[in-house]
Amino acid sequence: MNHSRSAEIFAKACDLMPGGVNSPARAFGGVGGQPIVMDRGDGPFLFDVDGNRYVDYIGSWGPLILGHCHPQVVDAIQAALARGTTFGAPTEAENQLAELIIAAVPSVERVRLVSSGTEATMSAIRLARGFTNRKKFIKFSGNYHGHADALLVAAGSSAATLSVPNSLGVTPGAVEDTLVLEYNDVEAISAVFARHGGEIAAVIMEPIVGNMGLVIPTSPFLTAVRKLTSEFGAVLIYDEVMTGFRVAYGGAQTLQGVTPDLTTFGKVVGGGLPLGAYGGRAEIMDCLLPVGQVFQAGTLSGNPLATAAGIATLTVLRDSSPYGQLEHLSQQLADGFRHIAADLEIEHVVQRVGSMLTFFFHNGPVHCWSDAAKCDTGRYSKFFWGMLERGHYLPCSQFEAMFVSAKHTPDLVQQTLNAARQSLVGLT
Ligand code: KE4
Repeated sequence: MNHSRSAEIFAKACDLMPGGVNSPARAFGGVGGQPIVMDRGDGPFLFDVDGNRYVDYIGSWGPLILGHCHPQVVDAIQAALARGTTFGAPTEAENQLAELIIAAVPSVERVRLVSSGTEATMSAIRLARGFTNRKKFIKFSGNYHGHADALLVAAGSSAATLSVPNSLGVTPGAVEDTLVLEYNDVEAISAVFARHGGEIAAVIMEPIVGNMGLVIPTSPFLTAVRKLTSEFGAVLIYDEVMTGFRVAYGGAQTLQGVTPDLTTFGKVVGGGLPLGAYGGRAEIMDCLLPVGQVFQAGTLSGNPLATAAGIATLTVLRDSSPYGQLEHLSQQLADGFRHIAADLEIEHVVQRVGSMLTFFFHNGPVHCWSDAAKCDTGRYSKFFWGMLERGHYLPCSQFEAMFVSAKHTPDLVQQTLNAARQSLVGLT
């Protein structure tokens, strides 16, 4: 593939922006080489500035469950645009999006719209601390909840990819109340609650992890987390920024039968525009100003264009329910990967929930970060580039999830599997 124009543009980007990117997740730090500069998306495809076409398995890191440029989403944004971009005042569209979220997720009685997943999780932690009047909270290694200081400890996603799980600039004071445990470790969380239960404001978790690659919680772990938080009066925060409206219309919590106290949203809920949300029990949410005493604000919170994209996306998901189709396509992809890797005797495990999946170069299941950290990231890099050069765009890190959209087709998945066989042959 020719990448000359991409290289030219990226070289200039590096003179203008740190590392030439506006998010390190895009920096290809985990796979080497230079990021590809993209020009446009259409359905399941991305097209780069050199005219190369890729089957897109990133979907902007999760938002584009309907694919690029879905007509109903584009029309909704254009209609909203004609009426203005932002008012800094209440709009009816915010009611409509809030109603859709509350109707979809039974644990959400009240919701607050913000502009990113980071804002949602940062605010949920502050709210839980305000509601309980406690300081400490638990997170899990390899879970990523955005880049708020207190959460940037043993983080996943690009923090893990670039081996900076504890970022410079985050002071010891900012993280002194952050307790980090191993995901799926029932004993560890039970012991911490036994010792500190009365001091713990919250547990925040990815209910299905996408940010160390796709890691699935065990039922005993889910049961223990819910039981312990209820017993000790800690707020259970389900970070569904990635899983919300992705693994099911009601998110991971509806698949798992767990009722969290707060849930954070992002990505799909904004339909590809900057929008996040957090919501949950009314008695907790009503601690937020102007009703309560917990402060959180945002100039563009509930922005008319972003809410229009979110309303259109959730409406299409609610009315067309593509989840069965996404299940079949994603199962075809996962089973195909497994068959090819087994055929070629390549150590691997493919883990999947719905249309989120990861091909791990790891012998045996990945249950937690200490498992994920043992993956052969060098082999992943070679696989990544073999796939990219054949026109299939996978996450540029072993510690991210692949996403399938409702615009992918069985034929495209088969093309991806053909490319995977060619790419994996070189790794035997
Ligand atoms: P944003 O601030 O990036 O909108 O959301 C932060 C966030 C919170 N919680 C979860 C579970 C998330 O996955 C994320 C963001 N995910 C990464 C990709 N794994 C975003 C990509 C990026 O950082 O560029």
